[in-house]
Amino acid sequence: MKFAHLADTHLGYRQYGLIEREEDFYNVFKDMIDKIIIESPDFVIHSGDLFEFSKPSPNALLVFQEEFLKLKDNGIPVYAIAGNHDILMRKNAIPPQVLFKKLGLNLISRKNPYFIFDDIFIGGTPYHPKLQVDSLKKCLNILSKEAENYSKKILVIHQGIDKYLPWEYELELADLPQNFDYYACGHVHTRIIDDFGGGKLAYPGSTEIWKSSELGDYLKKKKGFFSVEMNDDFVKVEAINIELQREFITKNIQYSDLDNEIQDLKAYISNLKNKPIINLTVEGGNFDRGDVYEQINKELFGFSLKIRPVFKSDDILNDEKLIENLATLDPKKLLAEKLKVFDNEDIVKLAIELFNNLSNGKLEESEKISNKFFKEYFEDLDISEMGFDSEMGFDSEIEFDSEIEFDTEMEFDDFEMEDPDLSSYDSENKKH
Ligand SMILES: [Mn+2]
Repeated sequence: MKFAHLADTHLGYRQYGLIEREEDFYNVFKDMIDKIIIESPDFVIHSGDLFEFSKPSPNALLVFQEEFLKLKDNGIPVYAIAGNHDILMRKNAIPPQVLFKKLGLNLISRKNPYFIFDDIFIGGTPYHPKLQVDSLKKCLNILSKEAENYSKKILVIHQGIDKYLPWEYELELADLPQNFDYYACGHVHTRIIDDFGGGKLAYPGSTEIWKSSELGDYLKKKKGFFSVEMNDDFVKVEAINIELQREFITKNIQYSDLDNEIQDLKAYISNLKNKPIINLTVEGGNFDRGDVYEQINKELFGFSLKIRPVFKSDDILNDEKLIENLATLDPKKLLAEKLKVFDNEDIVKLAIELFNNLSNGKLEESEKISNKFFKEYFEDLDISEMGFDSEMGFDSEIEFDSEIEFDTEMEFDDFEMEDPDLSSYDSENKKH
């Protein structure tokens, strides 16, 4: 017996607001269904986040309808649960998967927590947020008992588990019942195959690069679905890769090599089937971001779908090193390091005293300290010499460092969110 396991297809997601990226997600899904039909499994399991939104666009719905009907025409049943993206977190809300029940989709829900295929138990539960973890654990216990008498048991969930998503999980590994042969998980976007209980626990991962943070895992493990073979003796999970539509190019360029690197990149891109997404970091040297941005755009704009530049000139790199070198991120040490340029202990002392007092809301004390410092350093000076303009106040001569920027890490196009998540209509801030 063989089945295909997929998850996190996020149909309808328009990354960077680009229609091409929405199409990429559709195309990879279509390729996947074609490949599944060639593999000819007994059934398909989808572990949630079928759609990007709980109210998918007609385009997203249509893509799923067509692909679902292809599977149906080939006699391949589909079992599915709703993920956090499919569910509007409101009482009695229904996920879009419901629309396909009458076409034959086997939707695992609270009302229908399991199906039986031959003698195989396929049970599960839709996504539960952390607040409902007690109810989730109850569901899992009930499913574990219901599954008892079947020869093979599959549990379908869409949750974060501490072992795989340590900063944002609902379940600890120990919360899972032990008696299933295959744990068909969704939610984590990287590809994971693990041993658990007497069986296998697997996250097939997202089918496209939904967030650029998934790039590392994609380069190592690719994307696609799992083909699972299950018989009396073993469960075997095989990763089937689906080629993505376009490349994500990540490159660090030294500013001094900028011209050459850009030409190399151009030559490389011209051989690609589709325009890539380019994550470009320009570092080293002292340069004007605006100029470099313009140069990159001028040379590469027509050759790429999206360029995401980050600029790290020497100033910024030095600040980063400074932060790295300090064992702990002590703001006072940072202040002292940063103020070394003045070569004046009193200035460091002033900054730290002000930091201490202002952090504690002691405004009067801070004012006293400032005045004292001012008196000691400037009172005896001729006011015209120290750049104190009678009308304008401080002029530019006395500014300590007009170059200090606070947005050193900002991307040039940072007014655009990295992955705009329109699902903020929903009550939850969705991350997977
Ligand atoms: Mn997801």
